[in-house]
Amino acid sequence: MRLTRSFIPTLKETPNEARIASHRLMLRAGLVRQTAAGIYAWLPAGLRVLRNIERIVREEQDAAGAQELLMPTIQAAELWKESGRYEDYGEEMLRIRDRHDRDMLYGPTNEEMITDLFRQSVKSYRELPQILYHIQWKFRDEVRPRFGVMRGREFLMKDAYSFDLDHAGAVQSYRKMMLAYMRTFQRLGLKAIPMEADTGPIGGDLSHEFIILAPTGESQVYYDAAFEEIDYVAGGAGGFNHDSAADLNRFFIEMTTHYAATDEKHDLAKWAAVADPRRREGRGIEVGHIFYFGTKYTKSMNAAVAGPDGKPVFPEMGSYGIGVSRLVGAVIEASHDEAGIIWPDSIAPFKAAILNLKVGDAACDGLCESLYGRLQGNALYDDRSDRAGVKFNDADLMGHPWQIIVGPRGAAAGKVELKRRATGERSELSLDDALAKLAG
Ligand code: 5CA
Repeated sequence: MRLTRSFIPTLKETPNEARIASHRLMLRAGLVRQTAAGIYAWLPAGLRVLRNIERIVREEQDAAGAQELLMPTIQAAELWKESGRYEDYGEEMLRIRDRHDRDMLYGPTNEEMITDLFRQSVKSYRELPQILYHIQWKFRDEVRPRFGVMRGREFLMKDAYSFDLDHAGAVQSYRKMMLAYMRTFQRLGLKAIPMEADTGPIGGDLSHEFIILAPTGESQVYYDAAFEEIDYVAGGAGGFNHDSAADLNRFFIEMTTHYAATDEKHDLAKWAAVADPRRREGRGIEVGHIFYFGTKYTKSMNAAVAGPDGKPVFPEMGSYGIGVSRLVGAVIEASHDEAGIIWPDSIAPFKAAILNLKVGDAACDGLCESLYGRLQGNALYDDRSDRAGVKFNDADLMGHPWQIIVGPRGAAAGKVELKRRATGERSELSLDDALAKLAG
């Protein structure tokens, strides 16, 4: 994209309403704009990040054997009356009435709807297990929407739902999803730690939240550094395979033996047993949450299947959420400096910015055009006639992993300067070498 033709409205000033780094930087870098309290429009650069996160989330869900579908945002109240949650959910639920006076709602989550879809079609234990997911907008009328997309009212969630014949199967699905989560967060450049959690309005008796450290987190958390040393993505021996029960077992033991707890569940005696240099503590942001709740919905909504002996069985369920839009803010909280965002390569809106320091200079223009063509949509070309300082500041603010700086002296010799945003490291290279380094 050429910056002169793009809709990336960066701001020099820090907007007053933004109290945390990610919110400030998302507004300043032109990623989002608020359209109503807790409701945001995603501008082109922000949408590219959101889509990149979605892609990684989707790849890992698919790899774990979950199947994607897409349920609507608007739901009929009847389903929620069946499960008993219509009254329980309270003021967080946005209730709507249609022209025929039917009670509808904007979905805050989808346990009821997926259970309804399941019971319409699945009649036999032979069709189990199933894990279904979608990536869809949710609405929760939070009392205090704040911190930008981190606690919005409308937000994008990946929510998956598992159906198994029995408890053992459900535990297997739970572990599979947990592994998919650790892989997802690692690929997003985050160190997320699973911590035992309360189940709240979703229900059930087994639950983990996935928390990353950031100074602006909403709760105090404590964990053993052992979690940070595990490579969840690596294959081969020592790696974890979703389809191996032994691997899932070994993985779950790893996840539950090292110490990790939020404030509410913190155990001073156990914490004291963690060696001092291995202790990590700080504020935490919840980026995902998984639940096992057995037959809570299949029973209340009468979603039985025929079991192996022909008798009806209520499948055991779990649900698994990732805050896709919250992750954009969470990644920025975990990865920024005073100058701006530092995007991990995996989700950056553009891999590189091309900074033309002298627009109108034939050598600079020629080199930049050639780079821009060869980077095929992965670069943002700063072709504005602004001062170099303005371009450097904007590129640092927007956080592209690489900056390719093209000045008249270097360009005359066929050279560009390549800067790595994360380290500040710079090198002077030929165009081909710069592109090779970017590709590597
Ligand atoms: N049905 C379950 C799992 S599918 C569920 O709704 N879980 S949840 O309530 O914990 O939400 C899942 C994830 O959505 C959270 O971990 C969080 O990352 C994200 N999330 C929840 N509320 C908000 C919000 N108001 N703004 C942004 N993200 C949110």
